[in-house]
Order: sequence, then structure tokens, then C-alpha cells
Amino acid sequence: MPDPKIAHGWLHTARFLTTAPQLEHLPSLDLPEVAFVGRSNAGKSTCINTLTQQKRLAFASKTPGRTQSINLFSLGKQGIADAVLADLPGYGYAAVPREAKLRWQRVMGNYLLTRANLTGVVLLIDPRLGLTELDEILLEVIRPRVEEGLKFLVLLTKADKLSRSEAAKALSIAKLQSGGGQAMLFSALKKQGLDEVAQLLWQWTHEANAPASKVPEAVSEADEPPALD
Ligand SMILES: Nc1nc2c(ncn2[C@@H]2O[C@H](COP(=O)(O)OP(=O)(O)O)[C@@H](O)[C@H]2O)c(=O)[nH]1
Ligand SMILES: [Mg+2]
Repeated sequence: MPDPKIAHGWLHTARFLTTAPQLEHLPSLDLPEVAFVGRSNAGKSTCINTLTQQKRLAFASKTPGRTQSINLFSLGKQGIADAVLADLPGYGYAAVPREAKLRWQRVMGNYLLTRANLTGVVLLIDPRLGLTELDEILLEVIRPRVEEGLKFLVLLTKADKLSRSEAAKALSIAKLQSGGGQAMLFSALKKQGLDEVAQLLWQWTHEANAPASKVPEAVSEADEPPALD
């Protein structure tokens, strides 16, 4: 695991890369990609903005016309991208017509099954609401890929709204649902789980790229001035 400071500094470099209304418009990339998925209102934009410390980064997904698009953000120091975050369309508004639901399932299913550089998936769930029908479909779609090594995190959002015992219960259920993946509690409000998620994302996207991590980092780290909070 990297120092949380390294992981946060890396996430802070996030910048808008592109938006694609459909899968076939997504550029094929040779960088590890981590997708954020979840029903509307689960706290996805807030989570991405909190992780990257950029208030308006995931704002793009709220502008009309982009709500059903896949938005990509690149990450990497000195302007050299070493990973990509994908913000996938939110789903599950009760008012969404059946046609839109089916379209979402198609786009999402294709993305999750065919995106070659997909390294990990973060599924955001509001634990007070539990899994929706589309969450269940998504779990089914990615289960085989998780078994093949796709990284998977069920992130229980708005944890500040749960009591200790509710949180513990939700977490143990989510661990089972993750089917070999991981589960964590997260609160943007209380900054709960922030370090852990940042470290995990860094690990997912850097552990395969072994050469860089072989360079000793301790020297430059020791020279860094203390952080000013
Ligand atoms: N209490 C609390 N509210 C949150 C948290 N994260 C998001 N929210 C609220 O949940 C609502 C939906 O969040 P948003 O990020 O827009 O969800 P999205 O539709 O999944 O992108 C907003 O009113 C947020 O302020 C959190 O950690 N704690
Ligand atoms: Mg959003």
C-alpha cells in the first residue's frame, strides 16, 4: 500500500479526458481504467470529487446530454497519464422509461464485458436503500470477470447516516455481495474511508506496472517538507 499522501496527490491530478455518448466512441486506451458505477443519487459525483479534491470534476456528468455518457478522467503526475477513471451513467430513477433502462443495460453490460483495459470497478451503494434491480444485474454481469481477477469494490456511501451497528451489518452484507471483491464504508462528509479508497485505487492501477515501483521512493519522500494542514 502506498502512503495515503502519495495516493491523494496522484488522485488530485485528475483531469477531464473525454466524454463518449456510446461505447464505440470511447477511445481504446492502454492505461489501467477504474470505473465508477451506481444508481443516481448514490453519491457518485460527490465521491469522485472528494477523492480527486476537485469540486467540479464530476460535474460534467450532470449537464444535460451527458447524463447518459461515459466520462473519462486521466490521472498522473507531470501531465503523464498512468491511469483513467471512468464515470459511468447513473441509473435507477423510478421515472426512467423502460427504453432508457434497457439502453443503460446494453451500454453498461457491453462496457463491463468488453472494455479491454478495465482494471477495476467501484460500485457505489447507499446502504440505507440496499441493492436495486440494476445493481443486481450489474453484480451478475461482472461476477465472472471478478473471478478472473477484475478488481471490485462495493463502496457503501453516506456512512455518516448509519449507526455503528447498522454500518457493521451493511458492511458484512456488502462483503458477501462483492463475491470475492472488497467492501468499504465511505463518507464524503466525514472523510471516512477516504485514505483507504485512495490507496486501493492507486494499488489497483500501479501494482501491475512493476518497473516504476522498483525505483526507491524513500529518498525523495524523506526530503519532502512536512505537510501544512
Ligand atoms: N450525508 C451525506 N450525504 C452525501 C454524501 N455523499 C453524497 N451525499 C449527498 O447525496 C446526494 C447525491 O449525491 P451525488 O454525488 O450527486 O450522487 P450521484 O447522483 O450518485 O452522483 C447529494 O445531496 C449529496 O450531497 C455523504 O457522504 N454523506
Ligand atoms: Mg452524479
